[in-house]
Amino acid sequence: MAEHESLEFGKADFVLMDNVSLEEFMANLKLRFEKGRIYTYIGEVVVSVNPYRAMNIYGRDTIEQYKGRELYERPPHLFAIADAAYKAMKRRNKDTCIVISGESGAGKTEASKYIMQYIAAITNPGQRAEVERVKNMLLKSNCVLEAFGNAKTNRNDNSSRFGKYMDINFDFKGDPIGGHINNYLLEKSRVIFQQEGERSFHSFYQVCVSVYSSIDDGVDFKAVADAMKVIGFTADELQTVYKVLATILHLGNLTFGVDGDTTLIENSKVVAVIGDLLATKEENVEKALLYRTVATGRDVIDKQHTAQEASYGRDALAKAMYERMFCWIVGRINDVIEVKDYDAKVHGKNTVIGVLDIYGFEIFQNNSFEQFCINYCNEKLQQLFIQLVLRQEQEEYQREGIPWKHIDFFNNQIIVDLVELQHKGIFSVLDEACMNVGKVTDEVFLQGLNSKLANHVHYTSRKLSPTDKSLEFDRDFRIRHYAGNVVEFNALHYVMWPEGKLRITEVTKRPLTAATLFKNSMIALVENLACKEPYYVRCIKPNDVKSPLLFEHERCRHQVEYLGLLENVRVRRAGFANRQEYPRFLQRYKMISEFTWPNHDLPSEKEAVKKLVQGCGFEHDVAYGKTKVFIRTPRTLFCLEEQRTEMVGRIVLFLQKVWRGTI
Ligand code: AD9
Ligand code: MG
Repeated sequence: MAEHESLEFGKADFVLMDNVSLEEFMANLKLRFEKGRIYTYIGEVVVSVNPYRAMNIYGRDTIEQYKGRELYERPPHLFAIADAAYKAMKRRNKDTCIVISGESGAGKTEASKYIMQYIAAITNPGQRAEVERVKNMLLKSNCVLEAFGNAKTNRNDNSSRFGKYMDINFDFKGDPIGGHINNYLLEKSRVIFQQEGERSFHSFYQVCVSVYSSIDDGVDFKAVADAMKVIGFTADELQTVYKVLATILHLGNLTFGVDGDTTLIENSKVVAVIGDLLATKEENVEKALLYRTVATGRDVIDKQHTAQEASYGRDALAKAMYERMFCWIVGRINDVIEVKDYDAKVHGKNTVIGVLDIYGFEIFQNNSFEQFCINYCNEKLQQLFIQLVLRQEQEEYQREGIPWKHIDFFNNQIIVDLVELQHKGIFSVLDEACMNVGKVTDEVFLQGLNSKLANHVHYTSRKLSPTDKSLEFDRDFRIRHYAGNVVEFNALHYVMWPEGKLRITEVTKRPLTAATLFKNSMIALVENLACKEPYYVRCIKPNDVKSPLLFEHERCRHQVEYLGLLENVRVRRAGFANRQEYPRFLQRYKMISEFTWPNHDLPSEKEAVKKLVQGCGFEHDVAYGKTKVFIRTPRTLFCLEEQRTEMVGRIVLFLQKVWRGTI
């Protein structure tokens, strides 16, 4: 229970609701939003509502109020969760992670930045220069990644178009000594196409310094260039980045035409500029754009593109260049921030806090491969949440023999399987389609899906949908996601060409497809998160017009539902705030009871804990499992901690007197 807040601001923890109902949940969320209380707990999960205005709650004074405090001692805040993750890491030597989820514009990236700022502010009390340097790099990397990976969309002026997971490494003192960034699936199609009202990545406007935009690109350009210099990009490297951006912009201006049988580039001056930028001859650029190399039997020949093929090729080149540049930038940042073997030896024990800021569900008019991957990623993260927070909790009570009322929640494993299962999942069918490049059409691919997935309750295609006869073409399929949304995906296989350096003359194994690469990266991410102690921030977007005043009930209700927040409250209420194995509990608190200090004569540690708890008067708030004691409310834990601190103080004083010989 968070303290220091009066009820006029609503309940600081949803666990304290009188009745657990959606109505009451929504009423509390709305009241708190209107009173400027944007954070609320569900136990240790932070629910955050985007305020869409500057809040005076992130300054140095606020940081001081949260530093080293327990979660329930202060009003709900991101800082409290950051502190909890930090303390768990430091005190118990645990790797922890903070998973931030929510839809586009809900406030994930802002939250991740505040969390990082907090961690930077509370560490390195000794002001070690090396640690300060690392902190500076970690913070500066945000600015660079946002310039190249974020864009203005209709939902968010600064929308992250890639997923980001950042590890921060700490030494035995708890100071940051390095980090590592993993990036996931940049939305590279944005380089060549944007929906109405949207923009490409910020970086393009920054190099052009467009004076008409609402975003101050000129100022950002300087900030990004400075940040890159601080991180260690050389002047040459910066120049190269600008040249790649300029090349991509010029590629966008190229047009193709035909003259008889010949395909040609209509604006050859642009080719000259591109040649200059890439430091290659004009004819090389031309050849690359107008021809492809094909192997026919033993021969390798150059075959001319049609004008349409040439434009596809131009677009593919632009996208690939941007994506590779982005990955190179991430790699360069990692080179600088990564903990080197040498450092690790010097610093000794090395623990990690991971921060995950990843794209939320996306449903557009046209949903392509990228939305498919993004939504699959959200299914995976929901699965992790279910496993870690909901299922594990229930299973532990059962294991420990604690009476437990089963809570029903929708397990989305079935949808995860639909996408990723070997041989039967959508990714597998896509991969098979890619093996037959050149022969497979969207229709054939969809038939493949239909034959394998026709009976799946979360899958339909137009052909299979009895209600939708409006469209002649059978080119889409639909997935019913756990969020309750039916998302219609355009057939995907043309974006699935294997990536990588396939030399046409080589007889080589096919490289993995983009889909398989993404699936593997998601499975690795989830495995990585699952072995850390997780903390959750669940972000809610209150309206679609970026208003600080508007709490759109229906909009928010939907998010509360699909984030599973009510189930989360139910599990939490049915459950216990804290649990500890008997020996551990006893060791920590034995000094507060005459029955257990300095030693007990009871038949078991469990009996000793019972005696201690009885003596303290917490009997009503505690349950005894087979191996652990379960404490229902955080308040009890808080009192135990207070008594312990007091007793430890007294014992230390006593010992000092003994040593000085005054006793
Ligand atoms: V996306 O999936 O990357 O499109 P996010 O990351 O969830 O999305 P973001 O953090 O970028 O959303 O927040 C969107 C905008 O909301 C920000 O640019 C701010 O203008 C606004 N925002 C979000 N959180 C806060 C906050 N704590 N205080 C003030 C905020 N404004
Ligand atoms: Mg974001």
